[in-house]
Amino acid sequence: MAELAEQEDRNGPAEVQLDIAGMTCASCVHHVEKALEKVPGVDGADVNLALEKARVTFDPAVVGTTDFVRAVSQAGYQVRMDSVSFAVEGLEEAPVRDRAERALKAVSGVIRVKSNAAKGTLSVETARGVTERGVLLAALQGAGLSATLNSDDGAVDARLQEAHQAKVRLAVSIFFTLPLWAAM
Ligand code: 9UX
Repeated sequence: MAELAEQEDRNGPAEVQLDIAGMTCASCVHHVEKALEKVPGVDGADVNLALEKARVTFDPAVVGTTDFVRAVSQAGYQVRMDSVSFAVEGLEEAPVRDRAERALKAVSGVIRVKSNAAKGTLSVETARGVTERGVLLAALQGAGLSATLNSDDGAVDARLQEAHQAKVRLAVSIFFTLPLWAAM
């Protein structure tokens, strides 16, 4: 699924579906589409307000998910993320850390990788629905590292969810205030 979501085929266009938070009206859809289409290497963006999804077609030799996350955030919206953490053997050694971080950053949908040398853990933020944990684990193992999946970390997710809900509440309250206002 993750491999299909963002193909690493360097010879043709790729497509990725992102989870977008913060869109409350039809114009938001337009803003997000424009923001994505402005990014060099993007062929097209198709945003659905109800599903809160953006489907982006792009040239994987030129751009990737990290660029889309930045563009969406600069436009005032958020790409929903997932956070996952791994325990990696030998992570207290700098060369192991470098190797692990490089291996993970090469995986489609990976936005941020943070090592905790003292704890021997790596935390990875990925665009939601784009990268499967198994693929990340395989990337670490493929780089010759011994890694295991840690328990989930939902902190990032919760933060985004909160921001989104606050914006929806604001829009709803403005909407219900309008008739009162008109009456006055
Ligand atoms: Mo979106 Mo609509 O940021 O009035 S709420 S354009």
